[in-house]
Amino acid sequence: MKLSTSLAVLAAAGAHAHYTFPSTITNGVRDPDWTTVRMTENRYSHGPVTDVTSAAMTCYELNPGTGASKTLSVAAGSNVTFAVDTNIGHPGPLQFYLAKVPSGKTAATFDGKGAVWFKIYQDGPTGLGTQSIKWAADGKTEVSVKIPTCVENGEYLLRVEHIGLHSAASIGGAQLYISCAQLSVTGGTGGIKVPGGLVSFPGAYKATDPGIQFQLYWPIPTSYVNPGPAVATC
Ligand SMILES: *[C@@H]1O[C@H](CO)[C@@H](O)[C@H](O)[C@H]1NC(C)=O
Ligand SMILES: [Cu+2]
Repeated sequence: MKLSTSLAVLAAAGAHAHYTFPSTITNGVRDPDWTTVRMTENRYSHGPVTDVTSAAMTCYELNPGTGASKTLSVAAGSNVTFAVDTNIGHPGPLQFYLAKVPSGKTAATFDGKGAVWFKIYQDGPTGLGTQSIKWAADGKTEVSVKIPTCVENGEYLLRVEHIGLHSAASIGGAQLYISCAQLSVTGGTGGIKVPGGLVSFPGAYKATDPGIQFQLYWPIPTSYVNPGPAVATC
């Protein structure tokens, strides 16, 4: 790719394509925005978190401590789907994390702080080493994740994170789009294995992590390393 072409691609990808994850979809019906998902700071701007050490990395909440009005009941082994407003407009990985609510708190009152998070999903690109790198979440208007069958029963925060990498070559250029839904999980068998232990947000990422500071366009990347821990397994 010539420099002029890569700059054109960069400009196109950087156009107004910010997004939010304002609601979940239950049995095919979209829940009202910000009822099962905590209201985020970017509800109007749709802008990203760019400082991976900021408090916004937890759930990007507008009013931390408020919680959403509803907690979604979900069976372990089934999917939770977030609606995207309006679609995943930037190239990059999609990741999901769960945090079990500690005793004495509920999904509505837990702030998600501390080493409580484990990763349950990540995706990477196809076409590495070519000029047609593609990401699974490109353009999606909804994104789904399976709640592992082997989680413990109880209340959780489910954190969706999409990382726009179109400007990520420089430090602070990655764009993180984040929301947290409140879940109550039943039917889990327990025994989930969390490689490397639980992580914190902020804390799990550094600005210089290779999956955060990443040159997407030129030279053409031949590998991508997702930020954060490995995905938990049953
Ligand atoms: C459920 O979520 C997984 C990702 O964990 C995804 O691959 C699958 O397509 C989803 N299934 C449905 C029916 O949405
Ligand atoms: Cu954007």
